[in-house]
Amino acid sequence: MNTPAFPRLSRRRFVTGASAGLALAGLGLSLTSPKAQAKALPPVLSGNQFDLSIGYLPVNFTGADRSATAVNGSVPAPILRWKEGERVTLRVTNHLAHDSSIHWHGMILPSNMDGVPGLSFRGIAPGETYEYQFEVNQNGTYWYHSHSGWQEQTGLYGAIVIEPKDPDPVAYDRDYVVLLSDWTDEDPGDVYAKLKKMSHYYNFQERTVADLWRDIKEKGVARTWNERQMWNAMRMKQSDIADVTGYTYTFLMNGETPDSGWTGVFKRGEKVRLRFINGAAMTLFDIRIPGLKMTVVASDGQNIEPVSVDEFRIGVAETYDVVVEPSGDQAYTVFAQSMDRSGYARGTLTPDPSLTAEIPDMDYRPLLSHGDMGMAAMAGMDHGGSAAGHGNHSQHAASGGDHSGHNMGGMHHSMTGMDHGKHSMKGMDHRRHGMHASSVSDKPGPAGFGSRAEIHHAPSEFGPQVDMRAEAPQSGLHDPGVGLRDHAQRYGRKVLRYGDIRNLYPTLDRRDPEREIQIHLTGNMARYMWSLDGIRFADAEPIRLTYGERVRITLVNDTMMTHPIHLHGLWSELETGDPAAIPRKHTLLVQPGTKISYLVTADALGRWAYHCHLMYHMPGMMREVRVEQGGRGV
Ligand SMILES: [Cu+2]
Repeated sequence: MNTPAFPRLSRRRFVTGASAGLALAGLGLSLTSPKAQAKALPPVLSGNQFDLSIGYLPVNFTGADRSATAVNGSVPAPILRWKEGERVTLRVTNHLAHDSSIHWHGMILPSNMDGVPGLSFRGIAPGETYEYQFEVNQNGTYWYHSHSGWQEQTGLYGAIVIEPKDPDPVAYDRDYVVLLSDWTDEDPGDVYAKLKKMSHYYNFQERTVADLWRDIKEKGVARTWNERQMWNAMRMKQSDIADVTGYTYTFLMNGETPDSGWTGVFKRGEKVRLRFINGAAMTLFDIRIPGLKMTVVASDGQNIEPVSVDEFRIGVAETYDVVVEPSGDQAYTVFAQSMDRSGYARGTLTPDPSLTAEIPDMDYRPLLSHGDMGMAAMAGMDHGGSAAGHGNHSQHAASGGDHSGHNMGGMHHSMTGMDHGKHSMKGMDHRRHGMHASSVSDKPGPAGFGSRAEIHHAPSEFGPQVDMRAEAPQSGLHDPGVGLRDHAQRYGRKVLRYGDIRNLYPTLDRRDPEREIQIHLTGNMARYMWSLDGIRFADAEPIRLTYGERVRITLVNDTMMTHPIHLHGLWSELETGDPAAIPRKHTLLVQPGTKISYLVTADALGRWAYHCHLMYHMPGMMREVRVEQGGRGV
């Protein structure tokens, strides 16, 4: 199915005019030659001393000139190659007009090197340089990104590849970073404002005539018409799979749009290791390479027992390494469709740059099942008076749906009789619930098997800030997730599930947890309010861990969104049923209406961020985790 490629011009064009040059000069950033910037891959920097310069970069991904946030003039930021056992020094200079920062995602390091303004350090002010220095005591695929403002949305993300000190258990002849991201021409602040005003803004079918006129004004008749046609043709009925969609996003693979595509070349007979990184702000991707089995060999940088799959979902901030063995003189499409099927990123693996492969159609658009929506168990449901809230959840007759035997059980919509308009959040005293919002139990079950604790909804979960609660959440371990559940039957694809993952090496800390903390992912979708246990970050007390303790965290997802939850500084050891080989992750997807448990050894003192990695959820759905000597409490 290979066709010779027509010569394609990259849609990335770079402004080289005097005005752009002057603007950059004013910020202390010189413009390198456009040719150098237009390279297909970000540059690779290796060694143990790095000078990274954060600045603006003129880009054009869609036909419109925009300004991105770049490192050393590159979006994505340069690939950093480190060696396990070395000490790295990274001098990061901020040439932006605003504070900036870099967080080394998944790295185990001292808390003042973690790069989170307000917790690790003060951030990097305009014109300042911050010197990061730490030992690299791990290996594998990681990434780095800004933890300031919306800079992660505007381009400040890059790959980290760490060569192991010992022989690599994974055999491969060549490796490529495959960094996925989502680009919008809009100002991310405007995206957030629109979501706050109208959570369904980017879901077309929810939109109004007024929106149509605004679109025509902003984009012209032709583009508006085409977009509407596309969305109508795809019959997008359900709206809650993703908050921000292909309506505004262009999905990128190694910084290339779907039009141009990324290209990776291999030689016949080679084993190719692909290091997938999801550096998107808001987009979960489902990845497959038609015609090739993928052997998943690492998750979040950690080696796992190889699993052969046809498809896998990568949550925002997760990384997966896969090995493929392409044969013959054939090209293959690396296809990464967004979870809501509103678009895709793509690349080509080919023995010959003149060959391309067919681009597959996107799969049917997943619809949230009644289970995901909390409508499975009719008992305990009360929709009375909910008209004001949550959009049209009445027509979920999921054609092409995704029900296959999944009854998530009893979410409770708490909108009954509530007049949201009259409840000002300012009037609410969240601190009343203070430190005791999370439920803590002292006799948790043994390590490796997850939680046996009862589901407990804290008093802080009751109020206009929370629009539903899962009453009987099921384990998310063996469910491939919304939109993937029937891919086995429908397409004959083996899809990776968390339950398939076993660590390649024995579990280091074999202790059972001393206690369990149950934390609920909560929100009010209609008002675009996100929180943990019903309490937003600004009003929350830290979660306190005692240095050295082993604790289980159970996350219960009381919302309809799939949230990637990231704990900084400490491993999240996912309990998949085998205490001897517990996989270590830094970011975990929690599916709608489900629960998931992991163990944490509090072996790093300090203040650590703990949050949903969907960028527009993060302001609310976040906590400080404080690891302290001595006394404990939550
Ligand atoms: Cu989230």
